[in-house]
Amino acid sequence: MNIEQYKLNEYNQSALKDHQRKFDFIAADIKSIEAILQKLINFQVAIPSWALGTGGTRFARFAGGGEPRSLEEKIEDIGLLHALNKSSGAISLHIPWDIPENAAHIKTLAAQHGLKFDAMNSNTFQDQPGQQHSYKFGSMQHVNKAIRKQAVEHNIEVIKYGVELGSKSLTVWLSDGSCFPGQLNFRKAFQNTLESLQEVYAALPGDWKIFVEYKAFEPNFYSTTVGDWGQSFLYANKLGNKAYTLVDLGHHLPNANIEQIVALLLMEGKLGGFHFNDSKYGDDDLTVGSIKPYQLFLIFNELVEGMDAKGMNHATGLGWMIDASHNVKDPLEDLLQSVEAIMITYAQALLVDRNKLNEAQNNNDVVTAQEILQQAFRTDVRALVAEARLRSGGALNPLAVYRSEKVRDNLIKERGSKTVATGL
Ligand SMILES: [Mn+2]
Repeated sequence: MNIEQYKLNEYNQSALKDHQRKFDFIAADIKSIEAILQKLINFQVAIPSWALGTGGTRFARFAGGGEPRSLEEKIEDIGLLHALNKSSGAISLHIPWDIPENAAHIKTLAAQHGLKFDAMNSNTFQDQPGQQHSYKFGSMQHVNKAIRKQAVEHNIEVIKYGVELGSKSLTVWLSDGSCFPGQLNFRKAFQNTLESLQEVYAALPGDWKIFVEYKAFEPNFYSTTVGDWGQSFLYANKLGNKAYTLVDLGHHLPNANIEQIVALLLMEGKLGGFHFNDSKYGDDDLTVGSIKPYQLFLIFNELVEGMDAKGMNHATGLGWMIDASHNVKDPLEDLLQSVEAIMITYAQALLVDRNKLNEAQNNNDVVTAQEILQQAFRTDVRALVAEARLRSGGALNPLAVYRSEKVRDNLIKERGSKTVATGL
């Protein structure tokens, strides 16, 4: 389904007066308002093709109806999000869940919705029907060379699909590891994985990047072969200058200082991509900003500071993506909330007075340093984000339009109530 532009305009018109009052109030306090608005307009977050269906747990999955039945319908769903918020202009595909059978057609369809193809994602954490070897005991780390080879060839195939679509990066997340002490020789597992990644790296086109994603635990519960940022950083350094670490917010041990990890990876020029979500306990994959918004702000504060120190373009310097999924919300409403949380937090990080913070740090003025950060975090920037959306042709309030247009009901009418999105 499409939301007609005139409907958006009508809605925006009805909400304009209220918005203008709120925007004027905050704009009066910000010196570089136009520069900040432009950064917000430019910033785009990729939506993963697997987040459009209702998520599940290992216990159950409660489908919500109207879920996209094909890659085409997934692209339409992301197109709808992008039409509403103008900040979801990219899609990240998972292979083999979303194989583009006709790449030219898929590329054209995405372009019609103003979408680009962000990082491609490979999958060696599941066995697929007809697959020769099982990944039960790992893929790139496996003791059997034939199984490692199968994993390498799959990744090379994913790169080929990505080239056809105009993607420029491959994200490798390995579930490899062990569930019990003694199961694995850590050194050999690392070396096998490195060797496998080197073969994939050799197949990367010249203008591509490879992102090595780490995760502390799950599905393996004793060791993970790319378990933390140190291990990912080791692989990325050994692979070469096209290899980077990818940080997924949910992939750390409890209470990890993620903002410090981000700062150091940026310093080393090895932060490549980012997966947004939120969590209370582990890899909960909850809506961005729903549990620990201050932590998200502190991370964005380091991202902005570190990218500025390197002269990086905030919008294009790193791969930005949502990686979330859960079982009790309409996935599209959830994605609107997640993107909104990202934009709000990015805007707050842009408001941090860097010169004053630097001065406070140099004077060991701990109190002022905290005041500066919290001043930005406690500023209600929602009207700034809405103004950026308005200027881009999006909705002042995407969620309100989504609900008033009864998008989910329409999708259920179009697609049926028993549809199941591929890959879940
Ligand atoms: Mn992830």
